[in-house]
Amino acid sequence: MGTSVNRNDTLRHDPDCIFCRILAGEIPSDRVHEDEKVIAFKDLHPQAPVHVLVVPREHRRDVTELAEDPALLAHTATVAAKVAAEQADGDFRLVFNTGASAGQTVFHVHAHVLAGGTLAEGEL
Ligand code: D5M
Repeated sequence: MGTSVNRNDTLRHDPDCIFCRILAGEIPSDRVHEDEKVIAFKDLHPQAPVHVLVVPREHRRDVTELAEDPALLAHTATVAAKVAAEQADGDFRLVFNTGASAGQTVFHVHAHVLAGGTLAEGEL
């Protein structure tokens, strides 16, 4: 299923994508941040005391597509740091699973922010 422009005709949107549906408000999420470029919400299956996903509003498949917009990639990292400072002590691990072999299951780019407590080496 291809991507298309969404209702406001500015952002790429895939109606079959679960994160596009969360962004559209069709599926509930526990949001901790939102702005015009990204939203951040708690992961359904937390793997750390703080586990938040930072999700660009534009439907991009993975971090390599996100890197085509360096400002958006930088903004994603900045929001991750803000979330870690607000929800934990400011230290965090930032993970982009990229490709099925690497554990990516949702093919709408998202940064896992893992924080709180001491994170084990190699976790997630
Ligand atoms: O990460 C995909 C992540 O998305 C995984 O940690 C579960 C999370 N997930 C899936 N559906 C939801 C909803 N509805 N709310 C919150 N979190 C969700 P990946 O890197 O692709 O494996």
